[in-house]
Amino acid sequence: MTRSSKHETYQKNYPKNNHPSSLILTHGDSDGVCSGAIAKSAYPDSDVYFTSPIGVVEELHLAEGYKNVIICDIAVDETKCVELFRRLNEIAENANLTYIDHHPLPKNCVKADWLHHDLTVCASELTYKVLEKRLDRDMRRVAIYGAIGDYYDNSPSVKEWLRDWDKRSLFFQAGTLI
Ligand SMILES: [Mn+2]
Repeated sequence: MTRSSKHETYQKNYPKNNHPSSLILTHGDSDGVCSGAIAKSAYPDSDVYFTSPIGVVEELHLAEGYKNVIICDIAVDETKCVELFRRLNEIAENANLTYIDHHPLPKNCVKADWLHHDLTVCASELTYKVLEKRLDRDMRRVAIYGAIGDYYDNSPSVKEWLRDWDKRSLFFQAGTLI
């Protein structure tokens, strides 16, 4: 299996027994960044890489050697989904794989044990809910920022969570992030 030279250099910086246990692959938009931050809070010992629906298949070689692999807010691309699911099933044989997404799924790729999918909420809200047991309740704030960035701030949970803070200041701060 080939590795990018960038990753090779990165790995060499870790003494062997200090290799992070988790890998997070997430999208580079505000919902993806917030999802990644939530996943990082749940798995502090993790490497984080930004990727895309097209790039993710290629980037999956990075998963080798990690105990936990978490992928957030990456739409399953119709032209890549069969290959993507084949690779993800291979990864799931050796690692705890968690794929969290909210984009429409192609017909051929709709079900897997490791897939957490909900069309009605943003990836940040879904990431918070899937990983909730490992998270501080205050990470809801980051989920709200992701929801605002992706225009999913009208979901029942986000509306409820918003009551814990001053709504205007959250929207202002989300605006400075986006
Ligand atoms: Mn999103």
